Amino acid sequence: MITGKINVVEGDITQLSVDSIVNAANTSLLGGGGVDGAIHRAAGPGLLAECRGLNGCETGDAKITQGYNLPADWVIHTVGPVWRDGNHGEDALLASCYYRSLELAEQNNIRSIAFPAISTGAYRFPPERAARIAVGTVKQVLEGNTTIDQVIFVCFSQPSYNYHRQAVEDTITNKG
Ligand code: AR6
Repeated sequence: MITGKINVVEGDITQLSVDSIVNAANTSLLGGGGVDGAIHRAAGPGLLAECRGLNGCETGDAKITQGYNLPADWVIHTVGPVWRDGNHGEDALLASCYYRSLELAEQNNIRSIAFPAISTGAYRFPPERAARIAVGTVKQVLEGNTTIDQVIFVCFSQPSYNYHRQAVEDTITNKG
């Protein structure tokens, strides 16, 4: 049963005491607004210094750093697609963000991971569609042979929370 491994909460991801939090970054990995800005502010300058050595990140890929002043031990930085019209590989690139983040977590023996709603802010991905992709991808990974035992979707608004709850209900709770 993977139901017990997935949680949806409304809140600020920078406050979470989990092994790892995911950052919705841009390809430079050098900070920005939204959740990226909040994570860098809370983590302190050590995070930016480490990010400078990573040489950026491709859309759909992920890279890992320490968490510095955050309660989380690790930050997994991923770059979501900018939404255009849905015909430019956006869905697959968004799924890849979740998949690669989970893969990096496994490689680092991370057991708990918290995700923001990647691409649904500045990058304008439709939030309900994004929530279904997020939950579907996490489900696939958790059903496989994985060391990850807790995935938390951290939503920054009530509608986002509702989309994720609904996606979990439709994709997991009612379908096993
Ligand atoms: N905790 C959890 N979720 C948050 C927080 C927070 N503290 N702050 C915002 N969100 P966005 P993107 C939500 O714009 O769309 C940055 O400038 C927010 O409400 O942060 O992937 C990067 O540098 C939304 O639901 O990321 C890139 O340039 C979600 O996080 C660009 O924005 C994602 O919104 C990436 O855009």
